[in-house]
Amino acid sequence: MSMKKIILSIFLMLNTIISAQKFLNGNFENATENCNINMLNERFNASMSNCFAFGIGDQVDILDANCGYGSPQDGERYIALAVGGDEKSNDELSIELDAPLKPGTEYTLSFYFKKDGAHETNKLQFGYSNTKDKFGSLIATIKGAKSQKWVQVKLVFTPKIEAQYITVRAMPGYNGWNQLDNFSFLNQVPYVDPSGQDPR
Ligand SMILES: [Ca+2]
Ligand SMILES: [Ca+2]
Repeated sequence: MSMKKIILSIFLMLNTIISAQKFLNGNFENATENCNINMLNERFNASMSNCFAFGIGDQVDILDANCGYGSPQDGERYIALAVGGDEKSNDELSIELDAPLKPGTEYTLSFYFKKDGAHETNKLQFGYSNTKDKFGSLIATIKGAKSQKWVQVKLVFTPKIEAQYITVRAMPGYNGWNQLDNFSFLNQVPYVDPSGQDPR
């Protein structure tokens, strides 16, 4: 490999690493309250930095190890989203990134979820949005957590627009509750063309 190609490869690798977006508070650690069940959106938003609850359910929870629902997957806090007893009113949340997602770039979203033994779980939808109070474009619909232990989920997607927020919502249909923690983007593997011909 020529020096020029080596330098190009290093540049592409650095560019990929530098351009990877980060969640500003995807681990839900930067908050002023602990163990607070069924918070009004206004109160949750005042407590939890860089997150914005906007669902009509109006009852997102901040949980910790002393709450009686188990330990966080990481750090000291996690959150939970529900659909209320009317089977319609759901929790929705946007989580802010440090920079907008780039259209046409592939991302792998990672997070962990689990269920409580006494509650069913709802299907969950994930999206990307350029406004904090709108769900935006759908990434995936997945089944609710089945395990009472934390399970990692990875969702691969390519946004079509610049988006500053990842969004999550519990899908209406019946009463249920999912616990969530530690949202991140997994490191993208730098593309290095073995032939040295592809300059992307
Ligand atoms: Ca956490
Ligand atoms: Ca709740």
